Amino acid sequence: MAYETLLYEVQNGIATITLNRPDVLNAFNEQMFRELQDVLRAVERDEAVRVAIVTGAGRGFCAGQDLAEMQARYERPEETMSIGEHLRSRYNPLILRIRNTEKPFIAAINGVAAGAGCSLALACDLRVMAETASFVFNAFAKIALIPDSGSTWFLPHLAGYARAFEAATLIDRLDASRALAWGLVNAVVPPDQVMPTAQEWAARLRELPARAVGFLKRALNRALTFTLEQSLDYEAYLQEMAARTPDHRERVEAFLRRRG
Ligand code: LHQ
Repeated sequence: MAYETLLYEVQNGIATITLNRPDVLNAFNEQMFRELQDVLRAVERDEAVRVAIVTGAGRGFCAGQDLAEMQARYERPEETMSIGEHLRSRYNPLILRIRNTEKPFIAAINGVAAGAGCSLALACDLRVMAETASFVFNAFAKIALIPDSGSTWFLPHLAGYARAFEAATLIDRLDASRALAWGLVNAVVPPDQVMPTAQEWAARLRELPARAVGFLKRALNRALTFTLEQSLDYEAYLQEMAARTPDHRERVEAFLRRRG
């Protein structure tokens, strides 16, 4: 299927989603929401897909909400959808689908990420960032809003409260080296190494047993709000299922054969 605002390709188990509105640094518009929902559903359902990479075309990763489209909406007298509803119906399902799909998502942050573009990157399981890229979390504050699409949750979980507050207010461009030091990304590489690094990680993730990786993602996500007791219990529940997969038995046997 051809998309207007995205490029989507699946190769050897790796889906690559490229946000493709480079003239506006890949800002989200209505069309992009529809298309993203569609490809995220495909990633979730297509058994041939083991890992997904999200990146941006051109010099940006994603500049968040398309402000021109938002302004046009504000000026339409017949428009009834509130911003709260807009978030609930457009952004929140995207973020939740990335988190709830039991397949790894890698953000290949090729350039600037602003506003909800930062949230999209933080929703992924791994992030590789270009040395030249940056996060602009205070884009929200600059238009008199608060971080949304999960950023008020992701930021303090990843970087701690004080850094979250600083990022959302005082920092105009949170550069890649600070993003790495703060734990917001897993690696910083030269711009031409962003996609190769993401692809290399994806190829390694693809080789791991899919069910186990999916259960890991579930367990880590739940752990963020669980007590230790709850996590221990949930681990036991998921491990029971993981241990019943043929992959588990085969891999244990293979390990012992190699040693025997
Ligand atoms: C853009 C955008 C953009 C349209 C660059 N829209 N055109 C959810 C729900 C409801 C309400 C609101 O919010 C949300 C979530 C959000 O995401 S709110 C935050 C929205 N995003 C922003 O406020 C970011 C606005 N953009 C910027 O601050 C800068 O463009 C950044 C810092 C991202 C990059 O700066 P530069 O590298 O200097 O690039 P630029 O500003 O020259 O932008 C390049 C072009 O992209 C330019 O168009 P032009 O025709 O002049 O070349 C911009 O107008 C356009 N663009 N972001 N969000």
